[in-house]
Amino acid sequence: MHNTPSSLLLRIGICGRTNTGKSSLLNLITGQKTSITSAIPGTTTDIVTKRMELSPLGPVVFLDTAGIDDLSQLGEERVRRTMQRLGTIDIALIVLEADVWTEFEEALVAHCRQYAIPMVFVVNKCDLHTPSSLFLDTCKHISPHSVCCSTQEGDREAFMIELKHLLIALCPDEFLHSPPLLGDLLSPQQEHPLVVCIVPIDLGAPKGRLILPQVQAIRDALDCNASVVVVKEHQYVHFLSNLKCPPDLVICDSQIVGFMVEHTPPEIMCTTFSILFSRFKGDIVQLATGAAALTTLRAKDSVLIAEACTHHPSIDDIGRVKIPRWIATHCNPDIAITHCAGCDYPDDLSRFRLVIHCGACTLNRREMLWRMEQAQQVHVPITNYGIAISVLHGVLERTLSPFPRALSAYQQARADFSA
Ligand SMILES: Nc1nc2c(ncn2[C@@H]2O[C@H](COP(=O)(O)OP(=O)(O)OP(=O)(O)O)[C@@H](O)[C@H]2O)c(=O)[nH]1
Ligand SMILES: [Mg+2]
Repeated sequence: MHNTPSSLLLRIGICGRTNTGKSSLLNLITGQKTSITSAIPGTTTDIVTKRMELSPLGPVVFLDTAGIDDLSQLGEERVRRTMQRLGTIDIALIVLEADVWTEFEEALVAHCRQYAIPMVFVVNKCDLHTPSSLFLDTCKHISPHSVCCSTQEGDREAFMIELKHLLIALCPDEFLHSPPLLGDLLSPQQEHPLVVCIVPIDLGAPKGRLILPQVQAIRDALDCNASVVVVKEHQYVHFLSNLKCPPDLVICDSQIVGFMVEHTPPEIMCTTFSILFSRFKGDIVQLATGAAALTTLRAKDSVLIAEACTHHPSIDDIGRVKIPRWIATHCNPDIAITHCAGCDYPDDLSRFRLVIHCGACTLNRREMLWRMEQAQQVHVPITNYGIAISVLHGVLERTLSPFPRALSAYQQARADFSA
């Protein structure tokens, strides 16, 4: 987090009148006494910044500002500085007291509108005063995003869940930009990189085309000036043995991951399309950590297999047939499997021991991160098809080796489970 240049951090400003509880809010969010608070208005004078890792958004920075209603001579300068800094934020948390709306709130709203900064109203001190529905409706009219809280007596966990939901929804797109699909795995020193894709054309393959993750991987490799060869698994060994130089990267469909690992010399980097997507659409470290739960499944445990798109399952469907079969063979034959597809992703995941999500090629990153967050909120491990299939075939250490952070998170999680 500390290595991230500050220009790349999501900047969240906490603003409002003096004494509304801005600093107390920052302390609630960080779970620490980050900012000094007191009953005396004007406690915060200089802006307090606090960096924080806010999963699944990544590193963010909060700015606790001075109250904008400080009309003393020094106060004027503070207000000027606060307003200046508020022009640089990505999201504003405007802290209000229930049923109090003044010219200062008006000024903040006008400022946010001027700079097109999304606003969240945080109605604080609800332990002292419950906001009227008229007040809440008025707030909603200005910005649909508001949350009621008490920084003193509120439930931090519940508040953080609500806040994260709002931040994911309001966060500008560039902060959710996907990491590269595969380009960074190819060495910049290699002038003519070669990527080999092993694509089984079986009954499950759609007629007349490749599937989206394969197409995107090929396109990304071409964008990185790599040559790409696509082979069926039957041609792979012959093709590899005839190459003058080894390929820089081999990618296969997860279903044949055991075959790829068996026939690819250890010095050649190899992974699966779905593992590439676990990083591209989600958080590969969290998904790798979640996969460790597969090694601890016991009879009667419930596992959710979640698909992003609705499709008619084939007789050997990966999510409906193959993964359940591999779980029964390699984990326990008595695991209760539930499936969901499309927007049927359950709101409450707490009854599951593990969620195995598809590669999410039809979801945007925001949606996938939110699904992961829903699992994390109830402490349910989540992984994706590619990582799970590699675990079930005993080859994850190989296919995750291009991503050392994810690999060590997986190994750590396994060690934690067995401790
Ligand atoms: N009862 C109650 N008191 C609160 C709450 N939040 C903050 N306070 C109190 O309100 C006072 C002001 O809190 P601060 O967090 O210092 O407020 P601030 O907005 O940062 O104030 P300035 O820095 O002066 O602008 C303190 O006495 C807090 O203990 C709350 O949710 N409930
Ligand atoms: Mg303060």
